[in-house]
Amino acid sequence: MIGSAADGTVDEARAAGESAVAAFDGWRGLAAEERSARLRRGLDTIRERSEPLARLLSLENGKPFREAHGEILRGAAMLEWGIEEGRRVYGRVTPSSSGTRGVVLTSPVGPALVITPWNFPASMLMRKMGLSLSAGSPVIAKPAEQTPLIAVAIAKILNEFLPAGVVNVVTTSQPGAVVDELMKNPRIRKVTFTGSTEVGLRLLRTPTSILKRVSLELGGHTPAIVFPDADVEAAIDSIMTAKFANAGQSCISINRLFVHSDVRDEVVAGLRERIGRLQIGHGFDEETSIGPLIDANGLEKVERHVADARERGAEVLAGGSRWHPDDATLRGEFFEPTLLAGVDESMIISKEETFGPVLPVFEFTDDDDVIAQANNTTYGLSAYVFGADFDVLWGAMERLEFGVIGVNEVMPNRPELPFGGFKNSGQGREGGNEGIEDYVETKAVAIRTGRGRI
Ligand code: TXE
Repeated sequence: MIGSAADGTVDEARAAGESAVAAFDGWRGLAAEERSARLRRGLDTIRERSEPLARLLSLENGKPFREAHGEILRGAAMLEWGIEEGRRVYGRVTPSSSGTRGVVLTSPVGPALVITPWNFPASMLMRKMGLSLSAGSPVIAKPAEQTPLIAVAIAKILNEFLPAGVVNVVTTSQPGAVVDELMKNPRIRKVTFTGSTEVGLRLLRTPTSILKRVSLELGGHTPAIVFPDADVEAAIDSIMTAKFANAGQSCISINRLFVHSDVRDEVVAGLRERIGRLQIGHGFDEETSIGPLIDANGLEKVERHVADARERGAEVLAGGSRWHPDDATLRGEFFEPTLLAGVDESMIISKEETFGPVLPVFEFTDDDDVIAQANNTTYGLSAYVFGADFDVLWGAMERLEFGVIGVNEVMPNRPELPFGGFKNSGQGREGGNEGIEDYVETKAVAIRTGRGRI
């Protein structure tokens, strides 16, 4: 046992919603500069306490400490981006017909319900809260039931510097009931959600008396394409990071690896060798590169996908099974890092997100066909391409139907870039100049001046 969190009820959720609503006028009434200064004090404290926060995150989620620390620092950078963007929200005066002026005014959209997942419970929370808070709207955070503690720890730090009611957190084991209650509050105007496509679609269909702005960042089915002129060693390094970080439990983790037949054997041999070097274990052990899956449901999904692939003829080149630690004190649901070949379109793994350390490899010979295959999914969050020919890479960037693309690069999730998906991967963007837009309402004002030119 590493800690405990309150099991929030529907009544408590309603109270948290009212608390955010009550704090709205005061918070939006502060100058953007003042909001930003207060948030920055919270940000500085999060950075100062990044190591204890990372330890808590590693214990709660299971990810290696190094990755947990990286997540805290990335989340802090996202929070910082939001804090800075909040100071750059301004309207404009537009040229209008003679005798009138057009003015665009902005205002904060209103209190936001922030629903976050367990796979990046710190960075997702900081990114979403940063945008909402700095744009002038209080938040009600509803963290995943698997990882409430890190959310409470981050909120407590921010609350040291913010007026009461600006940051509220509801931890609960009944997310459906709690979120339904908050969706009923007409003064909560914004919902931002990262999680499964199933729950995202459900949120869109939840009846509300007043429409809410809904941003969704959902599952993915990320393709990675290795063209024949790629730097194979560098591509292998990148693929290992993009696949096995967070034990593959990331919405931008590679789900389908397409390798050109000219380099297929070299890439597969390199991956096998590198997978053999990965160490499963406790997050605090410096040698550990893979921690446990989040829970028994996560493990069951990975086992089901691998069993189905095997039954339909896939070849297991590495791993393939559940992993049982020798050390009885090491608890958790572990799965071996796995490499599969001979995967075809009939297998669940080629259609659905596995969310685990499993890498299926496909072979291709035609540069155009592979883009069509990569696009052949209902998801559209992220894609990676590795190669050297500029025209081929540029063509891939233009034709891939994904919101986030890495070209010889696997860290496309950056504060300064818009993050979000096409198709069933979601709607809206967080990050970049676009990120703040969903947290800002605009008012168009036409003013008759009675004069031509001033
Ligand atoms: O997600 P859920 P789960 C994908 C991934 C994973 C699958 C299932 O493929 O294997 O989803 O994961 C809250 N109304 N991703 O079951 O349930 C929940 O409390 C409102 C991808 O964990 O969607 C948590 O806060 N909210 C994803 C959040 O939804 C509800 C990250 C996510 O949990 C709710 C996570 C309801 N009825 C999973 N039920 C990514 N994009 O990175 C649950 N929640």
